[in-house]
Amino acid sequence: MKVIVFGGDGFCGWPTALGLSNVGHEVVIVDNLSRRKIDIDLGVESLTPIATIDDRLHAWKEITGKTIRFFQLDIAEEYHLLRELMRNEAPDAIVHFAEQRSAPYSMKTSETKRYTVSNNVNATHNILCAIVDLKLKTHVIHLGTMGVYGYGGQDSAMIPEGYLDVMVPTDGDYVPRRILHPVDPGSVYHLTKTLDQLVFYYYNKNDGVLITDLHQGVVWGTNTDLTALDQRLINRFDYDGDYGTVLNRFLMQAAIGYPLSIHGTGGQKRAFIHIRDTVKCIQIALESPPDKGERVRIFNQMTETYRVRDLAKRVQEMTGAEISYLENPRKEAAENELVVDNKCLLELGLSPTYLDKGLLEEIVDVAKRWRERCDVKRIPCVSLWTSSEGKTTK
Ligand code: NAD
Ligand code: USQ
Repeated sequence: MKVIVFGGDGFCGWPTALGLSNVGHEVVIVDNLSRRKIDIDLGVESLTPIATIDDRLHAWKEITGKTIRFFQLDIAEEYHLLRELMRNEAPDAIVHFAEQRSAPYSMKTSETKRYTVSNNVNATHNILCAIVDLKLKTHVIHLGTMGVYGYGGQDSAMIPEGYLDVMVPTDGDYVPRRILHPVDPGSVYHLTKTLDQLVFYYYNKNDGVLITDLHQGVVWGTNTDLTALDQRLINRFDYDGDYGTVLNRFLMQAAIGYPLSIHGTGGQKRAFIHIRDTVKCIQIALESPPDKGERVRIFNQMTETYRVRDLAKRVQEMTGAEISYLENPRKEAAENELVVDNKCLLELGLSPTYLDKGLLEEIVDVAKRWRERCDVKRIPCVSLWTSSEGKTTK
């Protein structure tokens, strides 16, 4: 199939582009390189030394003989160029990663809030608008987030894959309805993903666009077998207080002897998935598209749930790292339960990389190997959810 990977220079997009190219799909990457620019603005670099996009693509060609084409384009701002590209390429499918994806970055200032909303919502809407305008049959695969649901609350009710069956009181009786699961965003970034959901709902209902929305958990790990083939293909590893996600931060902190930074009590339970499984899930979604006329297909793309403090203890057992309990800079429940239905991708063939298998490899091959590149000043999370967060709660 011909596939455009929007955001294909990013943490999830790059290994996905290689994975799809490797199995024979024709891959085109579109990215405005805004993520690299944000690193420069924040004065931080990926722990791993990532090559330029040109060097990455040359290396891929040299090693495998396969070509991935690249277009530098802002899909939120440059609609007419996006439309032209979609018209020329007429892809069978697109994979949409091209959004600002950090919750802390989205909460930093009014400027980063506004950028996140306009970038993410316009990027998503522009893709759908172009598909309808050009009468394309393109399957849209989007990376959403588990955070659209909130995180399960205090009971163990299972979070379904996108839709909830409810009974609506009517004339003294009840009628069944299947509705989108109510949303409960916990940051401006997560808010944009809930808005994306409505955009998808509308374009699917009105124009019959085929859409798979993958509600993904926190991604951990760095490399896949393909990004490990050559140093020029290495994937990014974010560890800073804005873009570093919790488990990768703990692994890097353990590698440099920095106390593991638990926010609050660490009772927050979250869903996780290894980067290798991200790539596999997208291939599965691509190769088994929804049927014509099917409503937006939503899969929960996660494989395990853990409490933050249990992750820290796990890393501590393996490395002897110290743990520190910090005041939480975020506004989030101190403790929550999280039970997630994820059978759709498992039934379609996903065979997960669980924490037990991948953790040690990640500490040795990545965090310890590149620890000299860490700038300790960039580790603290300094983005506050409200002006009172980080000063009062524990
Ligand atoms: P990333 O920031 O590393 O990659 C996103 C890429 O999109 C970057 O290369 C960036 O330059 C590009 N981009 C952003 N806006 C663009 C625009 N307007 N035009 C063109 N390119 C643009 O993020 P990631 O970690 O790879 O995440 C990819 C997607 O997966 C995001 O939508 C994110 O919300 C979702 N997701 C990520 C995680 C995670 O843990 N990393 C978990 C769940 C969901
Ligand atoms: N946390 C710590 N210590 C840290 C960093 C984070 O305790 O040093 C805690 C946070 O307070 C939060 C949890 O760990 O309770 C997860 O934080 P995170 O930064 O790992 O993940 P999050 O902000 O939720 O965002 C990440 C990705 C985002 C994706 C989301 C999936 O950046 O793109 O959508 O994971 S999910 O969390 O399932 O919504």
